[in-house]
Amino acid sequence: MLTFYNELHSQHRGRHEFFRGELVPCFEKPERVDQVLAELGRRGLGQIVTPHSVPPMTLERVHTPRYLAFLRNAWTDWVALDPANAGKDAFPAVWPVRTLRSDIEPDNFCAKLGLYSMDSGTPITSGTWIAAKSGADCAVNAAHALRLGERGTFALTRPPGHHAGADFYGGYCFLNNAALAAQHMLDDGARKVAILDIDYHHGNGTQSIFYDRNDVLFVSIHADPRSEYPFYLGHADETGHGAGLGFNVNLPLPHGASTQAWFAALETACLRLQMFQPEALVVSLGVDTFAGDPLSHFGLQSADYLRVGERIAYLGLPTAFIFEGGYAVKELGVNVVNVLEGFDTAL
Ligand code: SP5
Ligand code: ZN
Repeated sequence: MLTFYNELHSQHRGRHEFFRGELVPCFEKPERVDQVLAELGRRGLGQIVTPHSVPPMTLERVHTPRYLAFLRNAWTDWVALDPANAGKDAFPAVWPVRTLRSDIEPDNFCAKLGLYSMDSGTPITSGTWIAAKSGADCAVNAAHALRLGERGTFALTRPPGHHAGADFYGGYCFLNNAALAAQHMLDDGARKVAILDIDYHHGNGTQSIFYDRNDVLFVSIHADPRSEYPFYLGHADETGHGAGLGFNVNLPLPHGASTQAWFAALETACLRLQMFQPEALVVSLGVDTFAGDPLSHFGLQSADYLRVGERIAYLGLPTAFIFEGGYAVKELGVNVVNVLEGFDTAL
C-alpha cells in the first residue's frame, strides 16, 4: 500500500459545530488523521509519501469556478466582516431553499455562506482552504499512482470529501476528494472508473457529481437517510438520470443494521462493481460504521475491517482508498489500517 499523506490537514481545525441548539466540539478533528498515521507507522504497511500539488484547473473538473473562488477567499472575507471574526469559526445562518434563488451570488458574505453550504455543522477556519486543497492534491496523487501501475494507494487526508457537491460544502467536507480522484483517472485516459462509498453516511456529493454520467459507477452502502445525515439524498430509488440511468446504486440499511446485513450489502455492491468492469476503483473509506462510533448506529468490530479490505481486493482492481469519516478516534487507526492490510494481504 502506497500512502499519500496530506501533512497540511491540521490547518483545518474547527472549534465547534452546531448540534441541537448549541455549539459542541468538532468531531472531525486533526487527531483523527494523526491516529491513522501512527498506526500505519507501527504496522509498516509500505511507503508514506508527500503528494505533489496539482494544477488549480484540476479542481474545476469537479467543482464550479464560483464555488472554488468562494472557498479560496472565504476566510479573508469572513475576517473582513469584522476583525474579531479571526477568533471565530465561520458558519452559515441563512439558506436559499426551494423557491429562493441560488443563481445570483450575493455580495454579502454571510449570504454566500448559505448559498454554498448544506448545514451548520461544518465550520470554515483560517486553514480550511489550504487543508482542503492539499487534500485534493493528495487524492489526485493516489489516483495517478494507479495509472502508473500501483495496485493499492491510500490518500490519508482530512477534511473528508464525499458530502461536498460541485458547488457546496457540508458534512465536514469541502472538496470532493473521491470525485476528483475518479475524474483524474478518466482525464488520464481511463474509460470507466467506479466509486465504492462505505462511509456510514451517504456520499450525496459524489452521487450528485456523477448522477447523469455512465463513465462513473457510484455504489454506496450507508444508513437510511430517513434517519441519518445527509437526510435528503441516498434512497434506493436513486438510480441515475439520462445517460447515467443505472449507474448509481444506493444500498441504504436501517438504523442499527446488523454486521451480517452490512456484509450482505457489500456483496451486492461488489457484484454491481464487477458487472461494470471498471479500469480502477476509488473507495470512499469511512469507518464510522464502527460499533463504537459516537455519531453512528452500525456495529462493525475492528476485526471486521480486515474482511472489508479483503473483499475489496477480490475485485482485482487497482484501488485508491480515500479517507472519509470515522469519529471513534482511539480505534480509528486500527480500523482504517485493518482495511488496508486486509486489501494488501488478500490473494
Ligand atoms: C464525512 C462524514 O462522516 N460526515 C458526517 C457528517 C455528520 N454530520 C451530522 C453530525 C450530527 C452530530 N450528532 C451528534 C450526536 C452525539 N451523540
Ligand atoms: Zn460519515
